[in-house]
Amino acid sequence: MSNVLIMNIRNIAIIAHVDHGKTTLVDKILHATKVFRDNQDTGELIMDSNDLERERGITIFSKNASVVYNGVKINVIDTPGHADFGGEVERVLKMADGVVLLVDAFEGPMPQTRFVLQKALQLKLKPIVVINKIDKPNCRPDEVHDAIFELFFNLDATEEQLDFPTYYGSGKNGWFNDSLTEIDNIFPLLDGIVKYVPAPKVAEGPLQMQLTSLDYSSFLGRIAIGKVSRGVIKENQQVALMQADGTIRKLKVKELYVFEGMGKKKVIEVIAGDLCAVVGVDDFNIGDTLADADNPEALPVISVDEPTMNMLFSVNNSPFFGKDGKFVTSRHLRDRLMKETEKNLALRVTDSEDGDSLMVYGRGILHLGILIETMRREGYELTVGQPQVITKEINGKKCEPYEILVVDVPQEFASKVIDLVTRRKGEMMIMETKGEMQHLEFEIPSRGLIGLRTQMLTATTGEAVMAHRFNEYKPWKGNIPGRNNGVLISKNTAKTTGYSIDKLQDRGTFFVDAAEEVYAGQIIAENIKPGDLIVNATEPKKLTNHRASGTDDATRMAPKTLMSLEECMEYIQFDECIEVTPINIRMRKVILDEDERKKQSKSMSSQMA
Ligand SMILES: Nc1nc2c(ncn2[C@@H]2O[C@H](COP(=O)(O)OP(=O)(O)OP(=O)(O)O)[C@@H](O)[C@H]2O)c(=O)[nH]1
Ligand SMILES: [Mg+2]
Repeated sequence: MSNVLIMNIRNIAIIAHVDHGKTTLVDKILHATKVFRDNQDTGELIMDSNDLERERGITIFSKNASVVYNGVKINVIDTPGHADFGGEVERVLKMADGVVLLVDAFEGPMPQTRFVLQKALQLKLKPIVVINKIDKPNCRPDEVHDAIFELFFNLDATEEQLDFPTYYGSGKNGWFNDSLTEIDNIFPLLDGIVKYVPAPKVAEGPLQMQLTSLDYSSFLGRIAIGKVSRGVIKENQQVALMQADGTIRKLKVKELYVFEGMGKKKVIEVIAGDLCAVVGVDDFNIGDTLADADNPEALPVISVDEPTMNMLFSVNNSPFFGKDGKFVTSRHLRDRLMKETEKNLALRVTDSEDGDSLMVYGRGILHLGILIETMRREGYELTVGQPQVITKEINGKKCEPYEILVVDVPQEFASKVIDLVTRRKGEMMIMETKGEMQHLEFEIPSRGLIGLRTQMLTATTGEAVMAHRFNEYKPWKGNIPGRNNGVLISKNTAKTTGYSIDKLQDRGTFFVDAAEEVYAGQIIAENIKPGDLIVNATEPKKLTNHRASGTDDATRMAPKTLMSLEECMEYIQFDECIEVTPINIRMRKVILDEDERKKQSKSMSSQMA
C-alpha cells in the first residue's frame, strides 16, 4: 500500500517538564499567526482556560489549537507538564507527527523532560529542541544543550533523532531564533516546525481514526478526539466503533469539527492527516478505533496509566455536616464520582462495603487533589482519608510504587536534603554540581514523598527545587516514619476564643483563628512536640482578668497557618481525615469522640504487640 503525503498540515505536540513554558509558547504561536484581532485583549495564557488551571498556573488537560502559517495548517497540542498527568501526554502524542521539546535554559532537563522525550522517541518522532527562558539571569543554554544531547543519547535515540534542530529564546519575551541572537519574533521557530516536522503520513484505504483524547460538553456529551490516519470521515456517515475487547458497534457521525484557533470549526468532512472531534460516539474508550463500517480494521490499542494512589471518599459526617454544601449525600457523591470517570481517564472508582464511602484511585496527590477541589467548587461536601499508595503482588512479593526524585539545592543544604530523603527510604543515584547548585537524584518509594515537600522547604529555607515522577513497582521498603509532630485536638464544639488560643500559643502552631467554630475531635493546631494533645480552645475570657483587660487578645496572636487541600492531604496520618466543604477545609480525627479514640488506639496497640 502506498503512502500519500498530505503536504499542508503539521501536527505537533509541545512537551516539557512542568513550568518550562509550553502554554506560553502556544499562546505566542496563536498571537504570531494572528488568531486574534490586533486590538483584542486576550490576557495571559489563554490556553489554560479552566479556572483551576488559571489559578494555579498549570496545565491540567491537554488542549488542541490550530493556526495557519504561510499556507500551512499547524495543529498544536499543548500538554500538561506535571507528572500526575503524564499518561495524558503519552496518549496525545499519538496525534502528533513531531514534537517540540522545551527545556528551561537554567534548570536543564528534569524528570518529566526525560519521561516525555522517551515516549516521543519510542513513537519514532523526531523532536525539535527549544531552549527556553534564556532571559533568565544565570541561565546556561550551552550546558543545557549538551545535557539534552546526553539525554537523547541515554534514551537510545536514533542517529536521525540525535541530529535534532535547536532553537533558543524566550517565550515570555516573544522570540525564538536558531542561534542565541535575540530577535523580536518567533518566525524562525515556526519556519523550523514547517521544515523539520514531517507532513502526516497517511495510508491509502478506508477510514481509520484512533480516539486518543476526549472533550466533554453538557450539551453534546462526550466528544471523541483523534487523528484521521486513513480515509475520510464525513458528517452523517455510518462508521464502526472498534473496542479493545473486540466488540464492534455501528454508529452515525452526528457532527464533525476541526480545530481552528483555540476553538473548533464545524465541517462536513475531514481527510486523513488532520485532527478532528467527533460528536455521536458517546460510549467509547481511549484507544478505540473509528473505522469504515464495511471494512472495519482496528488500530493497536493504547494502554492507559494505572493508578498508583488511592483515597477513601465518604459523606461528611462531622457535626457541621450540611452547613455549607448543596450536595451532601452518599448518592450525590457516588453519582458525581462515576460521572468523573467518563472524562478523567486515569481515575477509577469502586464502591465500598458500607455504602457510605467509595475508594478513588488516581495518579497522585495533585490528580486527586484537583478532583476534590473541583467538587467542592461545585457545592459538594465530603470527607477524604489519608492517601495510600497502591501495592501490588509481583512474583509473590509485596511491591509498591517508586519514583525518581530530583532535587536542586544550594551546596550548603545538600547534606540536609540527603539526610531527609534517606530517612524516608530514598537512595541517592546521582550527585552533580550545577553552577552554584547541587543536583541530586534519588529513587524513593512514593510513600516517602508524601509530606516531603514541606519538610524539604523548611530544611532548606525554601531554596530546594524538587520534582518527581513515577518510575516502577519494586519490593516494599519497610516502615517509613510519618509526621514528626503531634497535633492539638479540640476538646469542645464551640467558637474558639482569642483568650484560650493566646494561652496555647507556645504549645503549637494554630490552623484556626479566634472566633472560629470548631468541633470536638477537630485538629486545630500542630503540637510543637510529638504526640497528640486535647486542648480547650473555646474558653471565654475571665472578666476578672486584669492583665488582659483593655488589650485585644486576638491582635497579639500569630496568624493561623493556612494549609492548602494538598498540603492537608500530605499532612494527615492514618487515623485522621479531611472534611471538605465549599467553604471550609478542616482536618480532624476519624474518631471524633475522645474516649472512643482512646479505646480504639489501645486495642490497636495490643494487636500490634
Ligand atoms: N523568565 C521566563 N519565564 C517564562 C518564560 N516562558 C514562560 N515563563 C514563565 O514560566 C511559568 C510557566 O509557564 P507556562 O507556560 O505556564 O509553563 P507550562 O510548561 O505550560 O507549565 P505546565 O503546563 O504546568 O507544565 C510562567 O510563570 C511563565 O510566565 C520565559 O521565556 N522566560
Ligand atoms: Mg501549560
